[in-house]
Amino acid sequence: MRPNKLREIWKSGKHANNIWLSIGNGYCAELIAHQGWDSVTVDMQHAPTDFRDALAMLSAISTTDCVPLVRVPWNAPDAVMRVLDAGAYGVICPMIDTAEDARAFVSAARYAPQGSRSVGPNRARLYGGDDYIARANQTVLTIAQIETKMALDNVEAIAKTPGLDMLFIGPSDLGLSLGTTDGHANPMDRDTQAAIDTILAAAHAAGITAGIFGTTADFAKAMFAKGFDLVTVTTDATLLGAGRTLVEISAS
Ligand code: 3PY
Ligand code: MG
Repeated sequence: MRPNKLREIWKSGKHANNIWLSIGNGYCAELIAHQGWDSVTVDMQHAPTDFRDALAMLSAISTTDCVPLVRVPWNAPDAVMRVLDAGAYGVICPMIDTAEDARAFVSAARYAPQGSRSVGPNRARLYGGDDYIARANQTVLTIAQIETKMALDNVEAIAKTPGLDMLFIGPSDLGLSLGTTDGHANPMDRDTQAAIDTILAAAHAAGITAGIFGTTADFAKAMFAKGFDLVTVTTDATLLGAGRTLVEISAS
């Protein structure tokens, strides 16, 4: 089976970068994947990306060695199984609040005996290889988003979930839930940072990786410096938004 490059990067002691795809288009995904990122995330929670869009994006990304992750809309087993069958090499699940949520998520992503994933890896076998079913449990990544006060309160139990690979912080929801920000994507205030530190420490204490979303280079640098294993540096829409600066400097 095609190895998961993210696992190899972490095994060699390095961190990995990620970019978020929120435009929902195959050509855009291909352009971004060719830029040299370690991994990309196809967002199906907040982006206007339906399953057919995601499939086209995954095909486009696989013209490169960029690792394709997909964020599903919610913790629903059918959503998790479908994106894995379409060739996602990792699933990010939003709003994991309890160890029970985490167990249900991991079960949907793992074949028996570890979980309850149903067999039908149509495009996944093309992307991963003929031995996909035998090796998928050790290869694809299960990534739980920690982004509420309840999740923070339960973070140590969530981190110990068997088969879970990463705690991934959603800073906007986390700050809003804690009442420390108004939903800021790159929060540097003391209280949100303290929560971020707690989640990072819980992941590493449990022997799993830690990731975080952000949209600016400065935030990403600060998060890599803390020791995060995966940082979403920016999004396709943010990159496109840079056009605004060009208008400003060239305005008559
Ligand atoms: C958040 O910041 O809440 C996220 O889910 C990142 O996309
Ligand atoms: Mg969120």
